[in-house]
Amino acid sequence: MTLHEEIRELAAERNAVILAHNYQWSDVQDVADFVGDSLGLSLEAQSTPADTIVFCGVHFMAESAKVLNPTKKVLLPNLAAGCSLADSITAASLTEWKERYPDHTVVTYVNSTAEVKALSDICCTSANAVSVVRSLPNDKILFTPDRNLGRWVAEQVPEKTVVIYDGCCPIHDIMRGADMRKTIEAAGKDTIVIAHPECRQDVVELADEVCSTTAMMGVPAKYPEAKTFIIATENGIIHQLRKRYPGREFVMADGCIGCRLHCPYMKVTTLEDVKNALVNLEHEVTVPEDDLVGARRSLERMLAVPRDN
Ligand code: CIZ
Repeated sequence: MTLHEEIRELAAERNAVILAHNYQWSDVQDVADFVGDSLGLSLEAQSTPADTIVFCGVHFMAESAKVLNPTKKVLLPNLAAGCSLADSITAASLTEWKERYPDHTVVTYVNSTAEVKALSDICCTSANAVSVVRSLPNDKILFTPDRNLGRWVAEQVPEKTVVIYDGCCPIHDIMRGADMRKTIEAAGKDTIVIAHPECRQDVVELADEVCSTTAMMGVPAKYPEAKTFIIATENGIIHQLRKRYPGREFVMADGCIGCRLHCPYMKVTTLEDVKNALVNLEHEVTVPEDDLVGARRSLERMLAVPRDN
């Protein structure tokens, strides 16, 4: 029996659902019941009839699944799956920013701990950030923690004043417009550039489409004439794009597949870890009650707003 088959058998025995983020290794994506972005996976987590959720993503995502499903057992197969962006904001630093901007509504990207979510008014993901900010009655917004997503949202919603916290995802922030221009030149004509809104402005300005990973999956269908798509986000997404569009060509933005656009946290989880998680029912994610209640309020407010694209 292959490792993939063993995992599927164990998942059935345990009545477990396996959720995998678009940035996971290809073999982990392939063993999952659902692959998607954090918003899509949160919705799956919320409606699953399974007893156990094996979350192949990073810690804050598994925490969100627990927050939305407190009665389920949520397992993170590898405890080293952290997130630099989530680490860039703490409860103490958010409290300090809130004191500086007391009349602002706090919008926090889901790439944050449950403790930080609990101190926020509402959450957002890259798939609904613009709609979330637009939906708020207050014109003064404190956007945390991703400065690039915050800047992009502020551009889309110019009627609001958006104060932006200074965090970033190093994988997205490392890309530069100058490198992107070279990749575009090398790709030649009929090339479409798709960038994630966590990218810097000089990269986003060169993109034909700026969107979440789930929305990226629909872009090639929108451009039937395009030969090549340059993708500016973590390289795990290429697997789903190639599966859905086998005849099209996908190139990583910096021309360096498996290298610079490779998140070490997203890629720490292996198939072996997934198997061990199911065999030993490890590692269970827990969230303190106060954080759970507060984070659920912020996440549920977000879930009531439709996604942007
Ligand atoms: O929201 C997510 O899942 C992230 C981190 C990226 C994306 O757009 O899928």
